[in-house]
Amino acid sequence: MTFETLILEKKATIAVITLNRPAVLNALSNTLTKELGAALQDCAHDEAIGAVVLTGSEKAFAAGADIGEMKDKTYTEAYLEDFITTSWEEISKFRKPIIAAVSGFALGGGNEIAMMCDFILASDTAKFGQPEISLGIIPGAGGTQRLTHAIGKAKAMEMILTGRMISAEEAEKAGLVSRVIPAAELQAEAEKVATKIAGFSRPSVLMAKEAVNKAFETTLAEGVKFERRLFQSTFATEDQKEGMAAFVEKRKPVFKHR
Ligand code: DAK
Repeated sequence: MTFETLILEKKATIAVITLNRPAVLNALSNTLTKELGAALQDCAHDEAIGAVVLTGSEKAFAAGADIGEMKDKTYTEAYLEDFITTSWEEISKFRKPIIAAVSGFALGGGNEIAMMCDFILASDTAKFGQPEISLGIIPGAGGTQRLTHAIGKAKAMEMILTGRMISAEEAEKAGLVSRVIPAAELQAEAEKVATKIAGFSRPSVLMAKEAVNKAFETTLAEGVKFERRLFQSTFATEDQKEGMAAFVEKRKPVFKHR
């Protein structure tokens, strides 16, 4: 599939989606968010793909929603078209693992998209921020919620009320990113991690993702019950038999995603 604002590459068991509007630091236009939704749909339906890496350029993962495109929008237009919300939700609804590989700026909607992914690997040049307040608006794609869950109220409130950007190092300390990697190694490392995940039993990978996400939606007791049911159901898969037989026979398992 070819797109105007991004590149979708398939590499054996993984897909790499590269946001590609370099002239505007990958500002998230309506076309880009729709194309991102379509690229993810393609990956969702492609049985060969077990995990996705979402990335941008060295200078910017994405510097936020496209301000030029948004600036004259009226409230009525924003409301009637449910302003870009539908295509943005494709990322958080995506069932396969998706890793954000962030270099340079991840601002506003850019940070929100990164946070919709399952985890963020950051280069040492990455900068994260929610600068909407300086434009006379507030975050609109989950920033006030996901950032607060990720790094706690004090830091999220400061970032959202002041627009202050944080470095990769500060983001890692705060728990926004899982790891910081030298810029030159980020893409290779993200693809290596995605390939590793794609090699595990897909039903188990999807269940593990679903169970971790449940922790954000429910009580501890309900979450633990949900996890237990999913755990028990893994014993209905061929991959559980293969994984455990391989361990006992001291060989590598061959998962069939069944
Ligand atoms: N939109 C459009 N163009 C942008 C842009 C953006 N967000 N960010 C950068 N650009 C363009 C610049 O205008 C410039 O274009 P030219 O002047 O060359 O034509 C080019 O990219 C290079 O940028 P700079 O010259 O500014 O580069 P610098 O290195 O000096 O500065 C910067 C980099 C990232 C600090 C700066 O560009 C900047 O502050 N950018 C804006 C960051 C920002 O405020 N982002 C938040 C946007 S608000 C919603 C979902 C989400 C959202 C809303 C609703 N719904 C679901 C309802 C999200 C809102 C936002 O993200």
